[in-house]
Amino acid sequence: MSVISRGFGARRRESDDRLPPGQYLTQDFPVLSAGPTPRIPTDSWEFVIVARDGLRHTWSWDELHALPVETITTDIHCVTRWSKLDTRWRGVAVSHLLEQLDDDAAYAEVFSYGGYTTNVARTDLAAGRAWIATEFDGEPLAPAHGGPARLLIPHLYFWKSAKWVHGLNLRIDDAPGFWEQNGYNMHGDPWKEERYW
Ligand SMILES: Nc1nc2c(c(=O)[nH]1)N[C@H]1C(S)=C(S)[C@@H](COP(=O)(O)O)O[C@H]1N2
Ligand SMILES: [Mo]
Repeated sequence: MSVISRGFGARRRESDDRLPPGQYLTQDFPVLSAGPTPRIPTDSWEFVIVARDGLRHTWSWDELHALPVETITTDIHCVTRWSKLDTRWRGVAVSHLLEQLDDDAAYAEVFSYGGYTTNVARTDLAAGRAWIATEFDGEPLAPAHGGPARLLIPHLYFWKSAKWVHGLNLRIDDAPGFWEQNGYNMHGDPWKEERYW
């Protein structure tokens, strides 16, 4: 008995360590969308980065997949307090796209098909921190979860991980996106509980 309860205790502590303050664990994958689910066929999908000089840099679906595709296993944290551990994704690091242009803008406005926006600092888009995800759990990303492609920025609250992502507007200054204009935090670090402002 004592061996079994120690085992359970150890397992509980391990997931507790991975749970930011104020969060609880969930096994399912809730859908949170502020509007209807847009449908974007991959043959007309594009990712756009608008640099500060106004030039538009675009990648088609095939051009995106010509870049290195990574497997990401990570925990995700929603500001509505659910967290999900060890989610599995495939995607292309945003850094691979950014490094193809010469613009050291400190911020980006992320914009989605359907009109959603969110703001992120360039440092939060660095290698190993942010991806354009196109698969979840070994399957093409479902439309409800942002398919064909969504942003994945797991070290920030999940509202920063824009579903149906379309592109980035590079900016000198930080301007609030959709939820940020409605009181959500400009940065959104779950370990600091940067929920609102
Ligand atoms: N385009 C778009 N992206 C979005 C949202 C949204 O409403 N529209 N909701 C955000 C919020 S608040 C969360 S918690 C996650 C939810 O992702 P999920 O529906 O795949 O769980 O998507 C984020 N990205
Ligand atoms: Mo959320």
